Amino acid sequence: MRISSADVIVTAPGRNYVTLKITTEDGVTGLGDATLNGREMAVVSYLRDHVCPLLIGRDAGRINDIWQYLYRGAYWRRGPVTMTAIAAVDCALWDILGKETGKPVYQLLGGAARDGVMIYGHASGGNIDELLEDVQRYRDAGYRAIRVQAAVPGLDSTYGLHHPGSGRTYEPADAAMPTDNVWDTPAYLDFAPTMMAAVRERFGYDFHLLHDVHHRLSPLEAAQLGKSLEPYRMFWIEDPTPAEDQTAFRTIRQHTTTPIAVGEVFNTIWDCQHLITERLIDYIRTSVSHTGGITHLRKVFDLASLYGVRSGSHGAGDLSPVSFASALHLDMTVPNFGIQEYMGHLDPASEVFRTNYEFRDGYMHPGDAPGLGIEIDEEAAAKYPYSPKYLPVNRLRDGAMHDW
Ligand code: EZ4
Ligand code: CO
Repeated sequence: MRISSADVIVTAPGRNYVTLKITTEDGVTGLGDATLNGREMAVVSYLRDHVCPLLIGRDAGRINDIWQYLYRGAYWRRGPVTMTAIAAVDCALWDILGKETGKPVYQLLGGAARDGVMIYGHASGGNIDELLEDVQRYRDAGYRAIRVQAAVPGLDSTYGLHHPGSGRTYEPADAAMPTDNVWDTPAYLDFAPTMMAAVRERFGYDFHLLHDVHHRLSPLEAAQLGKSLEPYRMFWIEDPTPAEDQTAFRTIRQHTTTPIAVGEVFNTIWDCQHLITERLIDYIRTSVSHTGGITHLRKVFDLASLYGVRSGSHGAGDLSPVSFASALHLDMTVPNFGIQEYMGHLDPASEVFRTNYEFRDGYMHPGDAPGLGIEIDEEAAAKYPYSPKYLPVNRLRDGAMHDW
């Protein structure tokens, strides 16, 4: 089955998404998500100008060879743009293999290791009362795991909150130029344990409680946070420090038993090699669409399994339904699966992307349609044109740039 075309579809049903569609000579199509939030057109160019032309005429079944060809063959390695583009190709080829053989991708990966994929939802609030109402909503919907975020008192904005009262999914890429946020670490460190105490006091301990720190602390501050949250038995704290410094996690580890999850900005196994082999983290959160696809993420999870580190893949709304479906197929098969993030997608996305995954009783199932079980409606996609949208940037009170 030779590849006859590779096309990039850019659409913005609720937010910008980039999708790669590979077609074979027999007319079988496969989809891969190529969305890189706030840098979408860089991946579009990388694919259209430098990857798609290389795919034409290749055997679509040689997934491993094509992966190596695009990774080693580029000479320039790693990086979010490159690895998102490779991921899109990889997922699209798995989709094609599934459709050709009539099997869902999770079967091709060796079959299910579990009945369903535990997901966590995102509860948030402008204050603790609003947060508690939102947690109730997720409890009522049957979620077994909930991430909680609330506005830090005294700050005009806090990451991770969906628009109050609108019922909309959280969407941080909110403006044509990056919004300026202001951050105050002491205010946050004071507030975080109060928030967790309120949640556990109201709802008890029979569900998993998660929290995202979003790269904002120093190692010692993160250690303090972890310690202060120990009584609330967190499932994890996520991205406590900017994670390009892998050795920073040793400090956090030495001081707290609160589990640590990292990886949404990583794009290869090399970014987490020491975190995993030195057992500095508990969950690796790399995503299928930013880490070279199913083929590469499977290697990351296999390495992690040797060191007792579990998976916890990123699943924000800026990863398209194609990415989420790909993640679910892999999640079904990895022995060391931990949890899968699920933020959901804004309403118009369901007009463009037809999905097969199903939520039941706290678990998501990818469905048994051949391939990834996902289709794109290109006519609907054309109704939602791209416009530039950026994530916010973050400054300290003195105006200095900080990590967002
Ligand atoms: O800010 O996906 O855990 N989820 C997150 C996300 C990220 C966005 C960045 O594009 O931290 O909301
Ligand atoms: Co995060």
